[in-house]
Amino acid sequence: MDNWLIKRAQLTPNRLAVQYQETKLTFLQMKNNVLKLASQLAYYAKTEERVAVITSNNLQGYLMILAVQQLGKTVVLINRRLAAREINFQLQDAAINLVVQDDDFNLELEKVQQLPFAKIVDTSVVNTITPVTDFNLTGVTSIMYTSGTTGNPKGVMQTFGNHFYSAIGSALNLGLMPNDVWLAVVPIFHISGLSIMMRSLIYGMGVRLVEKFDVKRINDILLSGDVTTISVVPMMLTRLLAALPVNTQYHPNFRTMLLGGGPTDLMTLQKATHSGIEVVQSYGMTETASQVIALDAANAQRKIGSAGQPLLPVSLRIAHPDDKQHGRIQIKSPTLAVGYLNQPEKYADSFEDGWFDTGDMGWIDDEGFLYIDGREGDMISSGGENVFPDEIESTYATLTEIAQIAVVGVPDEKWGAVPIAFITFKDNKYLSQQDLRDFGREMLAHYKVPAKFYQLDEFPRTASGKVQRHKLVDATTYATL
Ligand code: S0N
Ligand code: AMP
Ligand code: MG
Ligand code: MG
Repeated sequence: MDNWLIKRAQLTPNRLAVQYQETKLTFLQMKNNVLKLASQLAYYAKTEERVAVITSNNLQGYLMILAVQQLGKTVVLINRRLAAREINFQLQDAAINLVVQDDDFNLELEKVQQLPFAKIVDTSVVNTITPVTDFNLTGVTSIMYTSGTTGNPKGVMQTFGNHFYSAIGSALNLGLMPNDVWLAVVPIFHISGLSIMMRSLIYGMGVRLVEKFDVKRINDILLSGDVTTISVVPMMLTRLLAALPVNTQYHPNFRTMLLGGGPTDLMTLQKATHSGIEVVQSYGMTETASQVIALDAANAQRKIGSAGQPLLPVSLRIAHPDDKQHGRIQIKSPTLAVGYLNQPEKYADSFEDGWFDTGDMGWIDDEGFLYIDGREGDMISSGGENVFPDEIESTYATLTEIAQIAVVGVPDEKWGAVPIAFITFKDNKYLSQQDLRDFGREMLAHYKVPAKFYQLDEFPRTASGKVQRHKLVDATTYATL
């Protein structure tokens, strides 16, 4: 396929491509800016096959991701909230030499050159680069890391074809209007955000890029009529609703709120309905290059609580159903990533008879609508970020004072759920809440650090000696903090 950015600058040069704060760029302007940036970046990234980008949702990072793409290199997107140790793992796994980063990103990373955006923008270049002519549908253009119940995070390799079919599947469900502008407050380092950027290039659609999830500000934008669509995780919807004045409705231009990334409670969905907000529930993951299952407007009310039906390019089945037809959610789709970087066996293991096993559980009603039961294992969804107890436990288990640790999720008003920890110390050893917290904040993204640490004399166990995790939550009543 022709290079999407170049093609867009020809087809719809004067349409809005991106707005960030007061800056608005048309597709032609964005192309010129991105190509200039690509020329500057090329001065540093000569032989690199991959470049890592560390950015929050700001214009410089947005253009930088596109610049890497124009050079025909793969962009490795790093979650800005991770700890240095976590980022170092990903950079080494992806064999990264060069990291381009937000000017205010201040972690020092190992064995890589770190270039702030400002330094690249200040580089004077004599030769402009020639952008790649084609976006090869089978070529890997983005890598983002996803964690699992056990083991290290895996680099998910997404191709241009993945993004293309994802964008088409979404448009065939949500529709596409010439005046569409999609508000991106979900991070562009996650597929929730990157997929908005790719849809923009494919559709010729404007993006309103917002850096901070400031509830009042997001509500103001939705009330203004400046945007037609927004992607949110459940906690964002809950907070937007709570801050929306009574009897206030979003602007009629605003037509779709795409909700995904984690479980939503029915009450929030009903509240949204009462506020006249058209919420489109969806289900997807990094490996599926965003939503693969979604509700449609016509069924949003009738099937409230369902994640919807498979999008046109997607096939869905429930494998290994129990007698109530609940089983494993499996997918076939041209949006399925082509692999985990360096771990082909691990990716192959995720397939059963050619179907990708998502690791999530659910059931399909007699009209073909999917309902999600949850994920196997103990994953916690905190504000749309996945948190895996095993990772937190193994990090803390390296402390010599700790005999045993178990982490579970508990409901949280602000984040939906947060991890809490239960600890037994070795004889005569002790660490304070502060020590434990400080250690976690050094080693882990802050959202993974247990909100509380409960000290136990003993763990509740089965007769065979296995820790009874479900009994731990009750232990908050008698354990000491
Ligand atoms: C909710 C967000 C925006 C909160 O961030 P905020 O308010 O900007 O916080 P900060 O200023 O950065 O930090 C303030 C303090 O809060 C802590 N903190 C931040 N985030 C969390 C969190 N999630 N849980 C707990 N604590 C958090 C910080 O650590 C800080 O504290 P201190 O100072 O102590 O460090 C942010 O969390 C966010 O962006 N969440 C959403 C992430 C997301 O997009 N997840 C989805 C991933 N899944 C997918 O992409 C697949 C599904 C998908 O594609 C999709 C999803 C949704 C909608 C559409 C789609 C689609 O299919 O297109
Ligand atoms: P990620 O690994 O960040 O790509 O997140 C994908 C995971 O988020 C999925 O495997 C699910 O466990 C969860 N998820 C996404 N959408 C939904 C949804 N609608 N309901 C429940 N869980 C969801
Ligand atoms: Mg995952
Ligand atoms: Mg921040």
